[in-house]
Amino acid sequence: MKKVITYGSFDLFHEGHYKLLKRAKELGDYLIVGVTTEHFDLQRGKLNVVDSLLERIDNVKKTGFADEIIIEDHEGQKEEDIKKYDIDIFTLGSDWTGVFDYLGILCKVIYLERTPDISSTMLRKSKFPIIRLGIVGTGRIAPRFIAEAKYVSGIHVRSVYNPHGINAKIFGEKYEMEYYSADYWEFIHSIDAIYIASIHETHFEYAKQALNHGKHVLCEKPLAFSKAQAEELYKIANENGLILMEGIKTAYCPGFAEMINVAKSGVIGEVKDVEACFSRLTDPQLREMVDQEYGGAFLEFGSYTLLPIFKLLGCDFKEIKIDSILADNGVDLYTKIYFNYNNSLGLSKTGVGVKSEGQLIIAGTKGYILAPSPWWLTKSFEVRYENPNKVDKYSPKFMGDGLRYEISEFISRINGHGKQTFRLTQEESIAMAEIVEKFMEQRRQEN
Ligand code: C2G
Repeated sequence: MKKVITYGSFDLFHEGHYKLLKRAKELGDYLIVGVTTEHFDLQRGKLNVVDSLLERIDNVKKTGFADEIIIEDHEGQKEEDIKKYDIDIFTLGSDWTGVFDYLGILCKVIYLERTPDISSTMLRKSKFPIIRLGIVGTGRIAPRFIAEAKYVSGIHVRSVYNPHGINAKIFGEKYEMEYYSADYWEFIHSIDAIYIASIHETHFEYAKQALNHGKHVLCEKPLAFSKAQAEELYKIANENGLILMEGIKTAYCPGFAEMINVAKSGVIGEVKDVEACFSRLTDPQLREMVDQEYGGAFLEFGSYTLLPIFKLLGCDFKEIKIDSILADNGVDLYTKIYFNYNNSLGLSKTGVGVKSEGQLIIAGTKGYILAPSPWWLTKSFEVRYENPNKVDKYSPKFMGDGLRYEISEFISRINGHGKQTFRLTQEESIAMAEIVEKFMEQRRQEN
C-alpha cells in the first residue's frame, strides 16, 4: 500500500485546497492530512488564520479524500510523522518547491502544481472573501512579496503588471501567476487589490487610477512626491471606502509597535530627541545612484527614518533643515534632516554613498531606548538609564523578512478590522510626503 502525506492550515477552504487534496490522494492508496494548530501557525509565522482548527479539520474531512487526519503542532513533526506512519510520498503545492527537499532522504517528495485561480463557489461560503491581489512591477521586491504572502491567510496573489509585456510574461510564468499583462486597465480589472512595487515616479499615478476603479492599494514608499498628491490619494480612498496603505515595512513589524509603546509608557520619561539612521552603500550602477530626480539616499530610506520621529514627536514640527552631500550627478549620497519641535528634537540620517551606524536612539528625561541595526525590523532593543548596570532588554518576535506583517495588516483592514490604523496613520503618511516635497524642492535648487 502506497501511503501519502500532506500538510496545511486549510483556512478559508478553497478550490486550491480541494484540488491539492484530490491530486495528493491520487498519488497513492492512503492519504494522511496534517492540519496545523493555531500554536504551530504562530510558531511558523503564518498570520491571519481565520477559521478554528475544528472548522479547518471539518472542511478537509468533507472533501472525502483524507483517509486519516492528524494535527501538526510543532517544528520537526514532518520527519517524525513520515517515520511513524511509514510514508512513501510527502507532497505539497508548488509554492513550496525546494523547501522540503530535505525530507527526500526519508521518502519521495513531490510538489504538485498549485492552483493559479481559486475562484469558485466554495469561496462564497467562507467568512471572508479571499482577496485577489495583483503586483505592479517585477523588480527586486516583487518576488519577496510573493514569498511572504504565502504566510498570510486570505490573500491570493493572482496577477502581475509590467508595461513591458515581455517582463510581465517572464515574471508571470516564473511565479505561476494566473494572469500577466502590459495593459494596466485589463490588469486592474482582474483583481480586488494591488501592491505597487514599481519605480518611485510611477506610484502616484498607478495608485490614483486603481483607487478610482475601486481597488484597494498597498503602495511602496514613497507614496507620493508632494503633500497635495498624498492628500488626494487618501481623499479618493476615504470617499470610496477603500484601503490605501503606504508600504513602510517597519510600521507593521510587531517589535516596532512594542518599542513605540515602551517609549510612550513613561519608562524613559518624556521623549525629547529621536535620532534615526539608515545607510546602505549602494552599487553605483543601480537606479538609486544614477537617477538624478528620483534616486539618492533620502528618497530610498527616508520613510524609515521619519517614521519613529513622527510616531513619537508628532507631525507638527516647528521647522526642519535639510543638508545633503551630493554626488557629481546630483544624487544625494547622504542626507541629514533636523527637526525642531516646540520642546523636542529629531534627526533623520540616510546614506547610499556614506556609511554610518544604523541605529535608533530615543532619548528621554529618565533614560533612553537604543535599537541597533536593523532597527527598521526591530528584532531587539534596550532601555537604558543613568545607572549603566540597569538595562531592560527586549527581543520581540520577528519572522521572515517582515513584509508578511504589512501584508497581513492590509488584508485584515480590507476585511474590515481596524478601519482606523495606528500603525501608520494617514496624517503620518501625508507628513512624509510633505518632507519629500521639501527635500525635492531644495535639491532642485541646489543642482
Ligand atoms: N495550495 C494550492 N493552490 C493554492 C493554494 C494552496 O495548491 N492556490 C496548496 C498549498 O501549496 C498547500 C495546501 O494547498 O500544499 C495547503 O495550503 P495552506 O492551507 O495555505 O497551508 P500552508 O501554509 O501551505 O501549509 O506544515 C504546513 C505546510 O508547510 C503548508
